[in-house]
Amino acid sequence: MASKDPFQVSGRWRSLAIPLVFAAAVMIVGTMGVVDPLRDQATADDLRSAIVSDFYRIEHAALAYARDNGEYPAAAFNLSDGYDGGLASRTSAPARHQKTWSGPYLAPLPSRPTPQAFWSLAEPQSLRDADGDGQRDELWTRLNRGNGEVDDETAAWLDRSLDDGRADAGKVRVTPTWIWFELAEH
Ligand SMILES: [Ca+2]
Ligand SMILES: [Ca+2]
Repeated sequence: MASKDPFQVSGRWRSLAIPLVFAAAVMIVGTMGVVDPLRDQATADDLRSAIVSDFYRIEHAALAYARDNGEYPAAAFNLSDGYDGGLASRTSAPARHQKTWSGPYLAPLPSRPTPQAFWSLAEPQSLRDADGDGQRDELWTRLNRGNGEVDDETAAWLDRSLDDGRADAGKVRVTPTWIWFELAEH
């Protein structure tokens, strides 16, 4: 005689239920252990390609500015918040560049790669001095790392991809606060 207990799982259903529970468990574990890291990796890749893209845009703009005006653009502490050093608007360029300025060279300005990170155009430097003249004749852009939002792995990847992988040498330099990228020396 068949059981009347409505909660009793018959043998046939048990044989289906166990694989189903197992499959559900696999999906949950998969979601927790596999899918999230993949999404994190996609986000990390997006950040890296956005930074590389911004770097090339800034480099292209700064070199075009220097070619037209014979000098580097003015330093701009925070390109991402609209201080453009003359790269975007003529009125920001020095008076001596007003006639030769033929920008905008950088439009739009680079947005913040992360909520707190931002791009900056530094004062002329003598960090690398490849030409050995001891002058502050290098133009560098630098990315403020936004209190670690641009993490050490990303910074190391940028140095490996664009330079020599050494934080304190070459054309990309990594400090806890900034990632420096050399644009020109002359
Ligand atoms: Ca030099
Ligand atoms: Ca380096």
